[in-house]
Amino acid sequence: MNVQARIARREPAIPDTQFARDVLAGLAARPKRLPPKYFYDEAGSRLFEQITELPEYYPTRTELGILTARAPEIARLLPADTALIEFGSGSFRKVRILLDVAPAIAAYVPVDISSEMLGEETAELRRDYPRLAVLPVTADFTQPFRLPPAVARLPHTGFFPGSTIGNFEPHDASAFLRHAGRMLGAGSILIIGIDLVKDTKVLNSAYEDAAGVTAKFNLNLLTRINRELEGTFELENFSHQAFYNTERRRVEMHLVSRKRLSVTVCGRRIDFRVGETIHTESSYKYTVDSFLALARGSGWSPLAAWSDPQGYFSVQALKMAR
Ligand code: AVJ
Repeated sequence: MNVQARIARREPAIPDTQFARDVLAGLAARPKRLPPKYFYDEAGSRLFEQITELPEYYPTRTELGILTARAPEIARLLPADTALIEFGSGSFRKVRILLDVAPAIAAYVPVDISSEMLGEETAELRRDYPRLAVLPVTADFTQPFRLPPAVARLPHTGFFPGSTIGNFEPHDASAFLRHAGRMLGAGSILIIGIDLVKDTKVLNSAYEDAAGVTAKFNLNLLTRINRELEGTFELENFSHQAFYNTERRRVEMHLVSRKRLSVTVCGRRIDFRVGETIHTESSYKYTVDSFLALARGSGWSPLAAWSDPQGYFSVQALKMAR
């Protein structure tokens, strides 16, 4: 629609943000979907931290266990004076395990979409590691971004824990690994956390916790749309749903409309049928082999891999060809 027609219909212009464009496109699509990266506003980042403490949510604690046990081995793989670049740094909890044993790390570049969290965590890390150069970058790491010039001459190491790569569709996961390889450079190392395929009951309860924290995390996306995009979602009309899709090897999260209703977002009307869902997240699970096939196909070679005794999670070290 052109500008005149829009003014005539008193339809407000779409705010010029990626969030507004992505939300309107996702809610206009069939089936409806929203990108999971928008979970992480300030409230969402806090809720995710609560999820990591839940008894049912095994990934964080399992990965922390692997990193703690293997940190010295990981540290030995890193080149001297490396800049460690973390994609989606969140609470900085995992990098501290590496920093404690890896004097080779000269600079740390946390990249995160949540600027509030990034600022707070950077201040604390600088206090705790006064000799480390901490150079935060507020960015959506799924899009190209610039590394701080101060690390241009240092060898780069990538750090991508948390199985965040599971949020990408397989094709996007491969594109991300390629893009990371180009950005980190030839000969660089990537330390990446992968959540492994496992018993469906374990997966379902990790995303459908008894305390309802994951439900709050999922619904917070609607609160954010209400606040930032003049949305009119009534949260009581939507329920959280999560299940493991065996064929596609992914946990899917949805928000299900409890009744037939309409909402507006940025002045646009969106209709829901009873039981219609918004697909808000996919969390892909890999086997060690399926992940290595993806990594090899994206230019990376396996260097080392570590797992927990139950085989729930894998931390992989990859190397980019020279
Ligand atoms: C941050 C993407 C790894 O998929 O397990 C946790 C996000 N969603 N509970 C995951 C999440 C619901 C999490 N990642």
